[in-house]
Amino acid sequence: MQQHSTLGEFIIENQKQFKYSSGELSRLINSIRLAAKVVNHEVNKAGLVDILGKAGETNIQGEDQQKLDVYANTIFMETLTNREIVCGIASEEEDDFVTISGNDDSNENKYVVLIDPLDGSSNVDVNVSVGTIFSIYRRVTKSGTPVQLEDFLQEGNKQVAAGYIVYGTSTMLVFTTGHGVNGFTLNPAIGTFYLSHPDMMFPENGTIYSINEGNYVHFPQGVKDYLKYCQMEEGDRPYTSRYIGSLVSDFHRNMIKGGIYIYPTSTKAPKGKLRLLYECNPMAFLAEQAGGKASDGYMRIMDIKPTELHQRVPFFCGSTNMIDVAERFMKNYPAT
Ligand code: AHM
Ligand code: MG
Repeated sequence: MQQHSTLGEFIIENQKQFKYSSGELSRLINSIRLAAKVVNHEVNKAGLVDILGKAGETNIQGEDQQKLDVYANTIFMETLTNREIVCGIASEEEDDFVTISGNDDSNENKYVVLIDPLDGSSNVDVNVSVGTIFSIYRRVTKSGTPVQLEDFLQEGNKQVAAGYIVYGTSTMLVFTTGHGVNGFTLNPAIGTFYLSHPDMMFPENGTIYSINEGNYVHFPQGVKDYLKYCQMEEGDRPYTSRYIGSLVSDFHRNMIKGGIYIYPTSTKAPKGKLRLLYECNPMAFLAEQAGGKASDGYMRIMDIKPTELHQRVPFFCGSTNMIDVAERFMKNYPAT
């Protein structure tokens, strides 16, 4: 039987990937692994919420039951803060970034983390997979001083690492440090992540498109035209429509099977819905590392210069040839 590495072994065996750090990046990934296990345990109990106590109620230990997204945020923030591995964290759940100062108020740590602790959390109530998305940068301001907004407003192409955890039929941690994409599956019986999906790659072509088509009438004309193309009978078309409404799960499926995910602008959401820093950049980094592509319909996601923490952008991500075709349709209608 083939022996699979554990995530811990993988980190040790691939120290070159973690070259920027004196072990800092390894420790950071290890902390994310730990928080993921804690959150996974809670997400898996979600169906028992009526039995164990609802959000807002007090459970038997006298602790307040929290909504899962708030819970996940607390776990990731605390795990990263307590270990003093990073100098700052920005979370989709928080208005502003958090500065982490060490015991003596000086923090020599190099990295900042941006995180969406529980993306797609509206799916929890109906037992559909949700995910955590994270993005890691080196700070740009002087080490040892409090982090600044500019440490977080970096272009996606400056990411040092990014990844997601999908709490699905099995729980997986998928990440890149810029040396390809590797996926690790949690064995819940012993709480260990094993390398189950080495060198994940987007097929160049795919036959799945993922978009909330209910918003069709509100979409830009380029997207409408592309959707008509997807549905046309020709060659390998019509494509299959698959939309979970949980970015991590839709991305994960498309990376394995080949497909395109689109969350465009619309008259209802003129800037799109997804957040550049917490959702699009990390997914774009993973996509490119897996041989796929990510754009806003016109330009590379990772080249967008962020201007605010919670900035939204339209998002086209997936198999390279599919993104190329979608971009050709978009070009017929220049961005306004
Ligand atoms: P969230 O960060 O509030 O959870 O929103 C992000 C989610 C994505 O996971 C998903 O792809 C998208 O929103 C679904 O939005 P919609 O319901 O508008 O299709
Ligand atoms: Mg989100």
